[in-house]
Amino acid sequence: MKQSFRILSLLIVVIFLFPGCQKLQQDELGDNRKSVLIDSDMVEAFDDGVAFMILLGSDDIEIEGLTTVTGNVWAQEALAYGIRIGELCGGKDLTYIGGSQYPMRPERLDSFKKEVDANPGQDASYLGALSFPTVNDWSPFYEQRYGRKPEIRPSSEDASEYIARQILSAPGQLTILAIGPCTNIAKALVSHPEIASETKEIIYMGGAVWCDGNTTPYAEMNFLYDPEAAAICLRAPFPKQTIVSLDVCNTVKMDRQQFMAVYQSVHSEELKKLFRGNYAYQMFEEDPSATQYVWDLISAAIAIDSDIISEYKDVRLDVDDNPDSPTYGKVYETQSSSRQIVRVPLQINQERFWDIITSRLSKY
Ligand SMILES: [Ca+2]
Repeated sequence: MKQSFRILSLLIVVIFLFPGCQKLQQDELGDNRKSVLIDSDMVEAFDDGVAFMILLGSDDIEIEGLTTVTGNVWAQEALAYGIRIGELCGGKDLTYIGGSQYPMRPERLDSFKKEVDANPGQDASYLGALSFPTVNDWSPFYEQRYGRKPEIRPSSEDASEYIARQILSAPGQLTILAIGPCTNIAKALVSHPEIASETKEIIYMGGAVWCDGNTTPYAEMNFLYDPEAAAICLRAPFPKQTIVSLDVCNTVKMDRQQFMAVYQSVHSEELKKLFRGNYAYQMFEEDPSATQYVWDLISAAIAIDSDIISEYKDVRLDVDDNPDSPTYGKVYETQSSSRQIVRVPLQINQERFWDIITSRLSKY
């Protein structure tokens, strides 16, 4: 007993005198969890919402926080969905922040609508948040949608300041999962350019490098929504960048059987209710032969296990950020050495991918 007490006292003195030992102790305990900060235009279920659920259900992922951005839905609406999912999936202690309501150039949304209208035949007239009434405050939206009071209160910190602070508080440790327009992250880079090199890696869902866009013939929705932000991010010297572009997203089409396997892997009736309220469930009810892309799920699965990427190219990329250009918002390959090398997955192991989704969801 006395001997144990002496050893313990010695250990406390050593840790006190050499703070670096605390980190060593942590590493020796085998804490290999990956720290991930999610920045998302959170759709309630497919696809951001399910991406958030599987990350929350991954024992080897430590989610630092969720910041939201306008894209598919309004940033404050995204915050309400994220908070509800956090409540249902064990994420009550995370930081939640409603981020940028508008792109880097506020007038961008006017031209976005014109570009989509001028390109019928792509994903029709899909305008994301612009298709729906503006949501300026998450709280009344949450109470109306869910008929209850929220258990989580979001932080009032500015989303881009929070992103920068988190990166700088753990240099080289944080993975950013950017599954919406890049506005919050680009703002963080403008205010704190030093954060790029201090980030472990960034994984985006965005862009269409060697294939057609889905919103205009050239551009994909996330990057087209805020091309200036996408350009700022892709040009920043992150040690590792991966874009989950339409080039790989187009290779994974979820059919009704796969969707039902995902839906049935969830036990929680409250979560099942979110799935049933989502467009994907309704689409498969109406048309059993339909298929659905799962963009953000691929990005989240790569954050969990990058070994699911079975084919990729590492190339220098840039984004056309000239508002007067006919290919505004397009991401393209360049030989310019001033641009960063980015990993573009082309194929994933789909069996392992679906297993990641269903195994995580089966915990709920
Ligand atoms: Ca998204």
